[in-house]
Amino acid sequence: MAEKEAKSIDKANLEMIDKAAKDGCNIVFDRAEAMKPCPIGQEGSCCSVCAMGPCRVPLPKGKEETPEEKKKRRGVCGATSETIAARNFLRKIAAGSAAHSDHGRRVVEAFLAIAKGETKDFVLKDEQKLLQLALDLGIEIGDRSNNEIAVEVGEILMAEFGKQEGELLFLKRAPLKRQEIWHKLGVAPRGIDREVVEAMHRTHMGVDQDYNNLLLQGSRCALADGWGGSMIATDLQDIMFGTPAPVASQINLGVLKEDEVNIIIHGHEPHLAEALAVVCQEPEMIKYAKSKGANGINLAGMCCTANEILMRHGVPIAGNYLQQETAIVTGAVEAMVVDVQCIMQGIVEAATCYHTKIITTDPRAKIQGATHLEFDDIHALDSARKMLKMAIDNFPNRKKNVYIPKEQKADMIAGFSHETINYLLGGLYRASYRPLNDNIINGRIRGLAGVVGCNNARVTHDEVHVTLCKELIKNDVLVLQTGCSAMATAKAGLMVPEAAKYCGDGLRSVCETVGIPPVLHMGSCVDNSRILIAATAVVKDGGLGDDISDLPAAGVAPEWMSEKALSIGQYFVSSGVYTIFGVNWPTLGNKEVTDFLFKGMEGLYGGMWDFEPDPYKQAKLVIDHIDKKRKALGLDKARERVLYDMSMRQQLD
Ligand code: SF4
Ligand code: MSK
Repeated sequence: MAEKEAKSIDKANLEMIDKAAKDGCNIVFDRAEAMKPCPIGQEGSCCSVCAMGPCRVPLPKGKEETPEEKKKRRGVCGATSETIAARNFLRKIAAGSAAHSDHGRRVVEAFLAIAKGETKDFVLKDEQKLLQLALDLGIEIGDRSNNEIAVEVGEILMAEFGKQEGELLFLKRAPLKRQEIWHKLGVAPRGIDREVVEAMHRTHMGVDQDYNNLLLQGSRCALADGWGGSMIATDLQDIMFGTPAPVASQINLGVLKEDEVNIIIHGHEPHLAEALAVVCQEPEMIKYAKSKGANGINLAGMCCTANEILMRHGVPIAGNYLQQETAIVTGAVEAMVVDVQCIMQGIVEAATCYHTKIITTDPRAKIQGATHLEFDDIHALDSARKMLKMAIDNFPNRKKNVYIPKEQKADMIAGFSHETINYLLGGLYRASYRPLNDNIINGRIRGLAGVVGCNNARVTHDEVHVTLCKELIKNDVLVLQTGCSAMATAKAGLMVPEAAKYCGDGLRSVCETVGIPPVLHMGSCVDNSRILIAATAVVKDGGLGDDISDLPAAGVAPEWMSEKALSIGQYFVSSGVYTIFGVNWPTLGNKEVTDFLFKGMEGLYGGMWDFEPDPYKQAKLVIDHIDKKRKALGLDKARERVLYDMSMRQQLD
């Protein structure tokens, strides 16, 4: 990775990597070079859950292990490498599930504050989705006000976190066959918090020491994320801030402006971003920016918060995960406002080379050396104004070393929520997934792939995402995306309708008819729950089997890095999806655990994990899996539908 081109395929990022070196600014790419990953930890063979360790039980390299050697591969307490690998894996899932679900909980708190009228800064925007959700939850609508209904919705969903018995309410949204599988295996999650706590308990020293049992809890805990915390977050965010609909915008560091105050919002939870999007347009704030010598205020997003305000407001995106420091390196960012998750501590150090202020806003996520200004849900706009004012005041402090790669930005269309896809395909009065199912059945669309997840400094930034997605659409696979992966392909120009030219004939004809890009942006990390709902809608529309595992579909996280990605992967697999991860795989130190995840899970859940870092091989695996499912559905000889004309009908008569 020493050569510059091996660090990123993104020209903007490459320019900024050069600039960082010139400015003497140490960034993630430098640190990745200096710090090699620990091979024992990477394969899941290091246990540090008690003070008799850390115990290292690496898989011997270069020779087959004898049963006797295997027997001796244990920690001080006698824990086998199976237990250690499974325990490590489960702890990562628990952390990922906790992160998404704590996000979900904060969303419910903000939702209740709006519903109860405790804040006047926001209203509930999507009435239709609120009423639909109330009906799903069995809440009486009658002539009650929206706010009254919303309070009951919020209270029911808040109780999902601490529920001690029974199962999560949203599990009922899954296909019936899927629910039966969960019940049979005993993995239907109870309360979200309970599953995370239980995962931590089971992985404590001396508790659950059967890898099969540990991995069952992995499914339970991950399902509590996908069909619980994340799904709650997505639904309520849509009701509060609006369900995304197609919106045009731009992406990459070129969206920053030389003559305006640049403020970047980075993290995950959308409330603060929503408030900033409002105050950045206030005439008094713009006037104040002008009084400091700027021509205006430019709000841009980073990571998943960016996806949230892009999907709802078309706010441009400065970049994905591996651009958080390089955005600062432009020297043109007055403030980077952060909340939770995926925020590198390195941004504070990078900011010292320039004038950028790093503002932390959440009591759960402070960073030494940053300025902490707590965001207040109830007085959201005032809070946001304080942060914006701090950014504006910083504009005159810009140093001389400002350079924005202005040419480096791409057009994109985002906003493909489940509701939008339904509407675009079927129309307002007959909204349905029928045309999608028909096109899968007739073979114009070979299948579906959810391509999601992060960037990872151990592989060339964006390369795996973009290469994989190009291969998939060339082979008529419609791609659904979230997270930083969506940003990678947007930067590469795949999220505009014109990208249909990269597709195979079948997918191209569908995209051109409907006017959609072949790669659909469905939102942030928590919005992977939209993919679950979309997959369920395809099942329910009929003709493609009776469970998610029957669909010609697969999931890939080509450049994953976070524990949240593992939780997402585990709930995809436990929901019946064949799921491939790139970069590296955290249980390779133990064959039994890896075999269970890669093969054994298929027999139980219909979905299984796989690991493949090469994007061309990933594409082949996806396509082979799709073709296998098409064959099982009897669709391997799908033909174009023949439209009968009058003379053909007469012949039939
Ligand atoms: Fe070692 Fe066992 Fe302690 Fe883990 S729990 S650190 S394997 S002694
Ligand atoms: S932000 S979890 S780097 S997708 Fe959701 Fe991107 Fe991965 Fe964070």
